[in-house]
Amino acid sequence: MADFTPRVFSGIKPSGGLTLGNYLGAVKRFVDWQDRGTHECIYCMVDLHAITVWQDPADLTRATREICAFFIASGIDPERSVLFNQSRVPEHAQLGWIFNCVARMGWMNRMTQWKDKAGRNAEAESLGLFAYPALMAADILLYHATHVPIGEDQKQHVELTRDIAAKFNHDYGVDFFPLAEPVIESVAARVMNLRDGSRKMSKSDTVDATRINMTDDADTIARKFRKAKTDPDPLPSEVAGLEGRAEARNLVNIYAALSDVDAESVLRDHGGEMFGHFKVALADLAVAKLSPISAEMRRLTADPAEIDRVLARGADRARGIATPILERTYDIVGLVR
Ligand code: AQP
Repeated sequence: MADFTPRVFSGIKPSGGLTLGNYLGAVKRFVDWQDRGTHECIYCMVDLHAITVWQDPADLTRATREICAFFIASGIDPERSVLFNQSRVPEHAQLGWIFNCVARMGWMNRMTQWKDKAGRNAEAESLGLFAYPALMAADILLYHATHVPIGEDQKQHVELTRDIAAKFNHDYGVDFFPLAEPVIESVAARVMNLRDGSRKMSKSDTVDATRINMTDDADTIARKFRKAKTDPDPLPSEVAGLEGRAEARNLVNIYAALSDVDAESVLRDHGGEMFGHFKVALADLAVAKLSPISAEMRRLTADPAEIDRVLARGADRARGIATPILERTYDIVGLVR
């Protein structure tokens, strides 16, 4: 395998308000990668993915700017990391088409997110939703990214990205695309729905009480945690005691991720407490960590022109990496340019 520059790529879909899951499972980790300084970091608002399901145009624009503000407010520095929206770099769609011709229908049919989202109504879904993982492979491979920090739900898509890279390299007899590594770290790799511990917290869930939004105020955060589903038993003192208690495990994991410790350490401090008590501590912690971020998001979104300038600069830098990789791909495939 050729030597590739250590490079991180990841993205967030502007498909609604942002959740605590997006923060703990994704952006908080993105900041860690940036601050570690070992990899070049590229972070993207994947707006072409968002439109695989219907988006009101004004909401899409607003959500894209809001995510940019969220990245910056959480600690992403647009000078140190490359920050941009996908549609501004047309090479994503161009490489996405080539990968549509590499990926196999059978591979796509096996994607659990496709099965979950399309459900029994697959006939009525967009072709884009089905092909989504091939475009995601293009997002990653357009930068020859070596590492992809993601939440647990995206692992299968990064594995498919590796399959696409391997098939492309094999079919054309080259060693051109890296096999990118999915990186799933932290106790919050899967933040669950506050009302049903078997489903993930999701920004497009129709019931707002199931999630903490990054824009929720202190009272709303406290109310949602207070009403979060739990069981009548006290917190155990050891992680083994969370077995079969999905909702309890979720709240402990959220507490651990927000305070940068592991679940064992949370249970050492809070084991034996009733949930009424623990939920108050959790709400206080969440408000202390999230309020500065949401205040900064409000300040940044008040100046959309400045956000658009940040995105335009980021897109120029992204194209500086993407264009030669796409040109080389065209040459390998035999497309005359
Ligand atoms: N609940 C979660 N726990 C941990 N990580 C999560 N991520 C999303 N939800 C959780 C991670 O956030 C990154 C960006 O995700 P996305 O917005 O591009 O898409 P998604 O995973 O489909 O998120 P949603 O909230 O469920 O969006 P909708 O409802 O529109 O489909 C990814 O790294 C993801 O793993």
